[in-house]
Amino acid sequence: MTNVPVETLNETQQPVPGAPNNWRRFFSFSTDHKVIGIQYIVTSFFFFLVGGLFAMIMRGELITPEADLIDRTVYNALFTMHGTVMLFLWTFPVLVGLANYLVPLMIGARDMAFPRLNAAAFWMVPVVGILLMSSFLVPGGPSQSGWWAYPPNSIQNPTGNLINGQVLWLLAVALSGVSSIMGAVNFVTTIARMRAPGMTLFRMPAFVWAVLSAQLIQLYGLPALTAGAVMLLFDITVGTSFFNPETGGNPVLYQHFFWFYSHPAVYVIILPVFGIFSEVFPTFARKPLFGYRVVAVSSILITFVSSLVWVHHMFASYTPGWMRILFMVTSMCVAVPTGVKVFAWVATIWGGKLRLDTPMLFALGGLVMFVFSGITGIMLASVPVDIHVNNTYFVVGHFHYVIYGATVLGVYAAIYYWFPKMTGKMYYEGLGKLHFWLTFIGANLNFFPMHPLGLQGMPRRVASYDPEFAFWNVLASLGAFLLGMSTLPFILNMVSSWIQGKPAPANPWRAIGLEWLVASPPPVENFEELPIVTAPPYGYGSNEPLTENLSPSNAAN
Ligand code: HEM
Ligand SMILES: [Cu+2]
Repeated sequence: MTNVPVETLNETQQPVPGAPNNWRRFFSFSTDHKVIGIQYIVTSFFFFLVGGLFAMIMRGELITPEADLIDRTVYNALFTMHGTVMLFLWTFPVLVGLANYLVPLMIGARDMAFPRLNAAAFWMVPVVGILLMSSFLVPGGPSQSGWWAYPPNSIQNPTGNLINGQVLWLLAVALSGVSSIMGAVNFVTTIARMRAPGMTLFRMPAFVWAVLSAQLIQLYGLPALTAGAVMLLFDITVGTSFFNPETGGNPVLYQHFFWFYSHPAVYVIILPVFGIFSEVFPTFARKPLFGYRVVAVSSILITFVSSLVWVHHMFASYTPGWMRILFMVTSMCVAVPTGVKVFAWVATIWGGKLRLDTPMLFALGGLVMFVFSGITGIMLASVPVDIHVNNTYFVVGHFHYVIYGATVLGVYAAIYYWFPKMTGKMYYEGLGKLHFWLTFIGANLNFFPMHPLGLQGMPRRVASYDPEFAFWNVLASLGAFLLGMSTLPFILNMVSSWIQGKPAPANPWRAIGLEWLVASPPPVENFEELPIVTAPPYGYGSNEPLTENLSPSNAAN
């Protein structure tokens, strides 16, 4: 393993004059995709802390078997808000933010196809946040029916008020759906129409393929979720009976609406993370992405296959036997294109000259946790196992490995990797590594114990439990507090390096890709002259230049 210190790299690449460095623009209605990208990332990180705070209170409650810290209704409200905030206000927006920042640069475009639509979609996110948070102020408090909002639970309205936590929740989710559909239209159009000359489909970085695939899911799936939320809203407010069993509605129908989107939604989350892995591994192993075309096409395959598996969330909801078998088989099929990617990354790293800088550590840690979640995922796709562990902590353990292990770690990898590009400053490597180890140890300590707990039968969504479950719960809570603390070096690192970090060169990692050919931070219009692309991505070790007209600033290798 060789560590090439940043100081030995070309330092002459200073931000070009005219590069935007006025912080006030981050608080304004900007149509620059780079500003909007950072607005998304910073806003969603704020909500990550809010969702994390709820998680800390829950784990504080669960450190002892008794319900002694908060009462049960508060616990119910907290897991509902935690899940909702983490998904709709952190994971989706942070990944959209990264994609917003990177996709136009990576395909050689000056901006997104519809810059105003882009800004409008972003500004809905804080509104969604305000709607959700305001539910703490209405009588009865926030929704308590979990982020699934299954009827008949969600239809109950003990306070009798028209404006209640559940109604605010549904409005927030519907608005978030509208915002994401607007974003999806924009991404798909941008990738289809705005590529630089020579940027053929098979010259697009794997990250762009991943974003395209994820956003196609948004287009076909979100209308179902949004329609389901609006129909439920009607059931509650004006007394229609789509889902209300008391008036002849069908609650299981809601589950179909919900999971038809919410299963594929996990790929909206994980595909961009796969894309991040596919960028980070080649750079830090100094090798081309193994099987690039197969990795690219497997993203699109996942988009299709994942639309055929939603009933695996409903194995225990009166699903007939033949349907269970059908959806068990389709669910397992998703493992094929996913496994192909994992093999490709391992082959990329294999025998490479690994540089273990912070982005690489996070990507490796994320990959390890993802592989673990893949194994428990196959277990859950098997009907007999699922019937046994349905609604236990096993499920909670599985999805936190995906959503914390792979996704949060992958997002951190991306933030460190592109931080020099976005801010024109280098972050502090020591703090980055400290952050990694606290996160990796904390996440495993927090989420591994949930698997034995689930197998032993501890139900999820409970504020108290049988004392026989105490041991693993104490470990999980300690892990959670470690995770909470792990964000401190991160915040410190980001804030202090942005303000006073060392100036970053255009290409600190000697990476290959159009975004590394422009200054850090990139000028307003990204490229003075649009690049003419002449080669596929990931040409590590080859002398073929990526473009005909832009000289690689310092990618001499
Ligand atoms: C410090 C990190 C975290 C801790 C300690 C934590 C802990 C918890 C706990 C205790 C629950 C309740 C389980 C139950 O009663 O069923 C939960 C549920 C959940 N968490 Fe997390 N979590 C963390 C991070 C995340 C992240 C990053 C995400 C998503 C990006 C996430 C998504 C969810 C979801 C969707 C639920 C289900 C909520 C529901 O049942 O409606 N969590 N988490
Ligand atoms: Cu699923």
